[in-house]
Amino acid sequence: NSDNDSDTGVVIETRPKTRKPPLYKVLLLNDDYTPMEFVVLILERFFGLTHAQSFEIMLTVHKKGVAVVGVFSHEIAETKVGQVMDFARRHQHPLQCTMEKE
Ligand code: TYC
Repeated sequence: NSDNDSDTGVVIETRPKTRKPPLYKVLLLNDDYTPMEFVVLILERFFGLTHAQSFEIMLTVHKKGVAVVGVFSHEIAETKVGQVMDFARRHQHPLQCTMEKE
């Protein structure tokens, strides 16, 4: 923004020299083996979604192959992906979770 030139002819740069941090979509991928209830549990536990919201997203992934579960800062998105991948591996399910810049 350029302001304050109405009286003095002097332009003062008022744009703050900061950037909004990039946001990252966390994506859940479909597979043929992970139980539906397990996916719902993950969405409730790690993304704070209600049972109904979780069931809806799980079904979207099941039908379409992929869905956005949430949008976060890089650090939060990395943490969520790690939590999901750890939990799935500990239960020996092939569930995949990734992130991508918005
Ligand atoms: N397709 C799986 C099944 O039929 C369910 C599933 C949904 C798996 C979402 C992964 O991200 C997923 N049991």
